[in-house]
Amino acid sequence: MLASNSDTICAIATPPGKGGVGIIRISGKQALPIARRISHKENLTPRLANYVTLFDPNGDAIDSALLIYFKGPHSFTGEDVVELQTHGSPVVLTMLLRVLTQYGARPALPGEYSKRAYLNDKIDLIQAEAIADLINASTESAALSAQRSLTGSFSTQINSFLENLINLRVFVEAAIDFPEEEIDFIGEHKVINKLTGLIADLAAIIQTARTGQLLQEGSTFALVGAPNAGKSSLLNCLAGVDRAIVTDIAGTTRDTLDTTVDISGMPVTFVDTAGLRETSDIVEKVGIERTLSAIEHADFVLFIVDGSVHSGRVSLEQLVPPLLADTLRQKPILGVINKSDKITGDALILEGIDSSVVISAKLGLNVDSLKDRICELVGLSTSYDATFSARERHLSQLNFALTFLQTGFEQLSYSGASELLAEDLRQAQTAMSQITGAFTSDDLLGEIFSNFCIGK
Ligand SMILES: Nc1nc2c(ncn2[C@@H]2O[C@H](COP(=O)(O)OP(=O)(O)OP(=O)(O)O)[C@@H](O)[C@H]2O)c(=O)[nH]1
Ligand SMILES: [Mg+2]
Repeated sequence: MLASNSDTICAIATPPGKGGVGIIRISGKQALPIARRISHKENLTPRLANYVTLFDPNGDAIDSALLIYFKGPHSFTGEDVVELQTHGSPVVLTMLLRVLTQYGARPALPGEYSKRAYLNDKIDLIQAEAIADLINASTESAALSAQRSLTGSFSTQINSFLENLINLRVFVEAAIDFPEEEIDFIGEHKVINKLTGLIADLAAIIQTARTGQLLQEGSTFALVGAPNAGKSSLLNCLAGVDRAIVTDIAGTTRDTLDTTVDISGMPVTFVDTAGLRETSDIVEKVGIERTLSAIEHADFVLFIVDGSVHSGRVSLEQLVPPLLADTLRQKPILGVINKSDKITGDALILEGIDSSVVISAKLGLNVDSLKDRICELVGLSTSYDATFSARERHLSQLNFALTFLQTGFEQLSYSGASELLAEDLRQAQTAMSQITGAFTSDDLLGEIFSNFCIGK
């Protein structure tokens, strides 16, 4: 694989602001000469914490520091890396960075260390992405799943799947190219069985990856309903603090307000909105426009109804203006029948909404069931100990690959078209290889010649 840019990069690795320690990293060919120059120390033993003083070009001391030299390729980027651990003063760090650039390093671009690690084959694309996911994780489960991706759980699954896929390709391509060798597998159902196994394996990977993506990226629910239904009360109940204003005046909430809650390890953002009703009040009208926009941007809707004033079968149109009901139906909806503590009449059935849960937002009754339903609706599996973090990019490649395998299966079982199957398998391999970034078109050729004794 191509080596990364040959220039030497430097950056502050610790967050902005004051801290006990501040870390600067330097990576590239000039890392060691620059480290010698700034520390006035020639002999820097790799992987040893060297206690040094760092100097500016005039010979004035800037700070004392621990200097650790990682000799490439045994470093994060695969290049020579030097880490300077100084006092965590933003002024000191900025001065040092300036001196490093005077000595020939340039400020690193975002993600450039990980990019170099990838280009130098230290990590694959999944692992590079997992580093960012680990840093950005907003729940413990998200952090643990990113850690599993970083240590290779996801890559291992993709690679072992690819190995099986390539084995099948070798078989199919050989049967096409060398018919005289009588590799008549199609009649033996061998290929069909292998293909069915691959499809099942891929479906399982997709399921795990989907959970991983949910843990990482979370999902957004708009809290929607008529004024006074209890939307803001529910937001406060879920958040565990009084974020939104609650009063018994219909039309209290005007602007949208959101909060993110950890639900079974998944970050879920709830957006409180203005109650939907016909109104002539200008401020409330703007609020309702914002509600519509919140619905459009949300993944799901929690439709909240005051169960103490409605009973029997009720349609969305009876609860909110009909035009707004149409907008609502564009999203998957979970019904929330609120104020269970005040319900005396018949049970309320929300027409056209598949699933509802009865709660009291004010008293916090049955809110755990609501959370379970939220997980169900989102598709978060209840056990995800072995989940790795995944992204939309991975899921779309996995789904492409699945579609190719399914099409190939149909080509073969309905029309015996092994040439078409071969092409679908090739496309599936390309899609999968793009996940780890490992695709090279020479892969397959190498496999064919190493697995088959053509001259026989
Ligand atoms: N008894 C009872 N009252 C509730 C419950 N949930 C909310 N309320 C009351 O219902 C009234 C309206 O609650 P809000 O949470 O402000 O309702 P909303 O849907 O946000 O209303 P708007 O912002 O006007 O659209 C308040 O007086 C709440 O205390 C509940 O579970 N039980
Ligand atoms: Mg409100």
